[in-house]
Amino acid sequence: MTHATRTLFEIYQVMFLAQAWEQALLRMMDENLTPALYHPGRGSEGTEVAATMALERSDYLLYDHRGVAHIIAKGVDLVAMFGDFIGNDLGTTRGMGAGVVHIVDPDLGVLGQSGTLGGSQVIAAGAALSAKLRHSGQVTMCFFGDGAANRGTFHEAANVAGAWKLPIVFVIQNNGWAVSVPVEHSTGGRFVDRAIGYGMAGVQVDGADPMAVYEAAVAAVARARNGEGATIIEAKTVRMQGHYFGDADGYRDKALIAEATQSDPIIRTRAALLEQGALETDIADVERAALAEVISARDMALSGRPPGPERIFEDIYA
Ligand SMILES: Cc1ncc(C[n+]2csc(CCOP(=O)(O)OP(=O)(O)O)c2C)c(N)n1
Ligand SMILES: [Mg+2]
Repeated sequence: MTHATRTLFEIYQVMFLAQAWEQALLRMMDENLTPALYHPGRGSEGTEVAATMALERSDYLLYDHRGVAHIIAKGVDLVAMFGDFIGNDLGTTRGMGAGVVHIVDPDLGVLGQSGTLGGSQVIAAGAALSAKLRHSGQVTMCFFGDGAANRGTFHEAANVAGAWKLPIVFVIQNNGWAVSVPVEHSTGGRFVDRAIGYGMAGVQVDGADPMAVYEAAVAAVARARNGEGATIIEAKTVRMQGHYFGDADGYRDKALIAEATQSDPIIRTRAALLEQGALETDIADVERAALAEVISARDMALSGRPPGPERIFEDIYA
């Protein structure tokens, strides 16, 4: 099945929904309604939403810890996502994962992330190999940051992806920082250039330009699905807030952050839509609808119940 072409308006709708969901989550953390462990995704939405929207429902997604926009773009239920953060029976893990969250939805191909950074890279290679051996036509997309790109697991996964022409797309979100370590300190060359060494295709995109990301992802997904092999997409993004919720972010130059914030994908996309002739009233309508959807999902999720002691042996296989 070929993928329908997404419009910038549709991508904006999901980006706005994702940031509205995140704002609601952060308010819940402020109110002690959920454990406060979260890495805000403001600045990453353009990459996460646009790349994920190039996937089919049955394709695999291994998301990263930066925000949730990719998970929302893959279609995971908003109530279930809140339920996972609260740790109640409405979550995708039905209450087994609050605090360190691992949202999963096998029906949507959402295989989780890896709390140990880099673990998802090799799991993604395994998922892609399984799809290849089963001739299922599924593509695997794996997100990670500039810091995680420097783990040994990346090189293992990239090697088999190139050697075996696995149907996989590695999306490196290069936001220039791994907590307080600038990418210039951790990395010599360009991430995109690694593709050559491993026998993959490589493309570098402006992560705040969702159409550029979308077009790169559609091409990479098509290559993967046609048996032509793996791709690295290096998206330049900005981390608009601290590393985690509560991080005072004192190690970054405030002037540079303010400048980087000019690359807010949501503000840029809204302006681009208006420039292309979209009506302010139509944009405001989808924003209002997104806010209402998020609030109703939050209220519903808060009515869930924590898992009882009878479930302590669930999911234990040894
Ligand atoms: C193996 C491992 N080392 C360290 C950590 C702690 N940690 C969590 S996020 C993070 C920074 C990751 O930076 P990057 O991959 O660039 O992603 P970003 O946070 O910038 O989105 C670190 C060091 C971890 N989770 N796993
Ligand atoms: Mg980073």
